[in-house]
Amino acid sequence: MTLNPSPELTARPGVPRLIYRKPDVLLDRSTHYCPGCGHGIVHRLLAEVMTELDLPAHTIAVAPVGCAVFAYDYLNVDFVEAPHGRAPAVATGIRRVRPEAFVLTYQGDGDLAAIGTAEIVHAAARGERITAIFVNNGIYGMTGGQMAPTTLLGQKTTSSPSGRDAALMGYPIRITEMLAQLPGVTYAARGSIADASLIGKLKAMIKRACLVQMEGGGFALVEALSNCPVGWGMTPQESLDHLKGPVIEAYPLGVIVDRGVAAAVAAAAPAAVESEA
Ligand SMILES: Cc1ncc(C[n+]2csc(CCOP(=O)(O)OP(=O)(O)O)c2C)c(N)n1
Ligand code: SF4
Ligand SMILES: [Mg+2]
Repeated sequence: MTLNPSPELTARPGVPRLIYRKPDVLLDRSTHYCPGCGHGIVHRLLAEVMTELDLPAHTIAVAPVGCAVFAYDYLNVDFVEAPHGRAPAVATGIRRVRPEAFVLTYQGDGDLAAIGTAEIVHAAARGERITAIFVNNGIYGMTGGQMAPTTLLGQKTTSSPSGRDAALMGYPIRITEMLAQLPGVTYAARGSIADASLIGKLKAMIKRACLVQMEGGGFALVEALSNCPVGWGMTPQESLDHLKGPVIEAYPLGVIVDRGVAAAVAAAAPAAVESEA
């Protein structure tokens, strides 16, 4: 079979060859994110995946508090803003009234793993058919760099200036592993924006989490280990090096559970009733 490539992608003498174009769903806006922040990379991956799966027109996304509160300014899909960790509860409502919609949540670690712990746990336990994107940068970035449940032991933040001490402040929570134990969770994975190769793997995880929902599976969660150069008191490069070192060591990357869509569909089906003789 002869492939017929797009004329724009075809090399012509003297004409620059287009090898990549940003998806239209990613709007032309100046970013409010700090230089080197990982949120923009996750937005871009979402835009690429949604475009590849033809989702933008069917999507209702839910934005968090935190630095990603303005996600709706960058992604050209319908959005609802759900402050204070309630994105999974709002997404549940959307799912119930709009069963045909593609429902997406986007939350940071303060929003998902601290302020809204109850909502994420129970949405996962119910096996809500939503795709949850969880950007873990180990800190409350927006509000000035306070400690989050995900902050590493020893990490200095504005509310743990001497470093996180387990005796005083408890241990970091691997919330994706916790949620993955719940049978309602069809897919749970952790990737990272730490380098180009990992960004490609993270994109594959996001795509899988979207496909799970499209194919009728249950709750699908992707944790994106990210950086907060400002909150961490590092340059962007130092923050990426830190991410690739101690952060990934504390939060191992990979698919934590993939129960398969068929199991979720079977579990959701009403029990067969034997007809009376
Ligand atoms: C119940 C409640 N407590 C505290 C706040 C203040 N607040 C707004 S955003 C935020 C931190 C968000 O951090 P995170 O979700 O990790 O997002 P990041 O900015 O790091 O991406 C906090 C504490 C709030 N809005 N509501
Ligand atoms: S404070 Fe941190 S998370 Fe927020 S935009 Fe800046 S670098 Fe990103
Ligand atoms: Mg954070």
